[in-house]
Amino acid sequence: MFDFEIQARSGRARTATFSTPHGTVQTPMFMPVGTQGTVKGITPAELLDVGSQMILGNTYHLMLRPGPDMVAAHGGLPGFTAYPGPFLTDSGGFQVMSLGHMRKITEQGVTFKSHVDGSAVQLTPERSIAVQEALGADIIMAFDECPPFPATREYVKASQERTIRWLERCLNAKTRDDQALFAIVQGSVYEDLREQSVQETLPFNTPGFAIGGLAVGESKEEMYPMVAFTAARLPEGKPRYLMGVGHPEDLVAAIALGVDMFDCVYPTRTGRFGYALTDDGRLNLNSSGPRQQLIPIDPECDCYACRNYTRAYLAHLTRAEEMLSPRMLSLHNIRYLHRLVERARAAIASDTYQSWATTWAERYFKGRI
Ligand code: PRF
Ligand code: ZN
Repeated sequence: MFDFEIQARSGRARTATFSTPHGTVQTPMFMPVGTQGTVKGITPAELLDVGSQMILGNTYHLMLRPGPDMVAAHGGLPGFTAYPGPFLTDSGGFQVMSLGHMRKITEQGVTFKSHVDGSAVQLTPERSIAVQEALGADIIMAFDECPPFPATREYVKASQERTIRWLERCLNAKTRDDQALFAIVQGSVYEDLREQSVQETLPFNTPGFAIGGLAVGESKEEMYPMVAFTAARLPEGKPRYLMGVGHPEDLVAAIALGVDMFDCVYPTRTGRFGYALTDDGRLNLNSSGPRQQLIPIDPECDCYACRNYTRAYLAHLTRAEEMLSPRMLSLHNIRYLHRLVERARAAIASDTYQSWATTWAERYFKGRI
């Protein structure tokens, strides 16, 4: 279990299989986000149809509502959500910082005010692991702190050293052996702190490593070198997961740097706002152009929306605020990112990743439809 087998390499990019108790996945891989135990508006059958391999769930949200016991009463996330494949749960710290009110960080953990009922809640490494064991995902994440951007060197150093101590507590609290716990490297945009975080994280020898603390407001010129620096220092033979990324161009760039896993709300959120991802850039269904266009969003896409509907119809649904619009645009956008990583895997397998990526990026940035 949790075997990571590299099939092919192209430069620093690699394609591999990763086995979990709920199935074997192929990397590079994109995970849609199912924060509240649902990828907003999309059924499990539709997720399987568009090629989703693993779904992300959130400790923070599910702990507050409906509570870990209710999920456990269904046998964990697969039973609760009726999605039969592998899950990964995030540990909660990042969501507390981005959504919680009145948070206070101490050595013990994070105290915050619940966004559901206003009560005071404490989340510690031990509690995060207990909740993640009840949720039953195949991959669980260490309880970390993602510092805000920008943050001072002093703050980031103290924070990441605490994250290492929390990692040790997570590993001590863990009781199930059918879940893989991934460590998270922090360090914000400070190269020497990234180095320190990697060197202190590696000895724990976890079955996978995440790159955290990025895509939180810094520029791409700041983010990509940090991804390159961190990925190059992580073990070859284990999966590398870039948390909360992202946009199509970020996936293409980070795969070249040796990243294997991604998650982001982007495809579903931008779909709810009326945007569709294509190789020519992002199509705005609220703009006037698509209203007259009797072609699919993307003629090369095989999703339900592209097989059945014109841009004119989807633009009409979007303008009329019909709920089929956010559903179809989310479905298409998830399929777009899955097709993007499928094409990346094929390019790695034929050792043509760099030229494929360059050709893809030229069209994506020129298009701007
Ligand atoms: N830590 C955790 N989850 C995350 C992040 C992190 O640093 C990020 C940063 N982009 C997204 N999600 N635990
Ligand atoms: Zn489509």
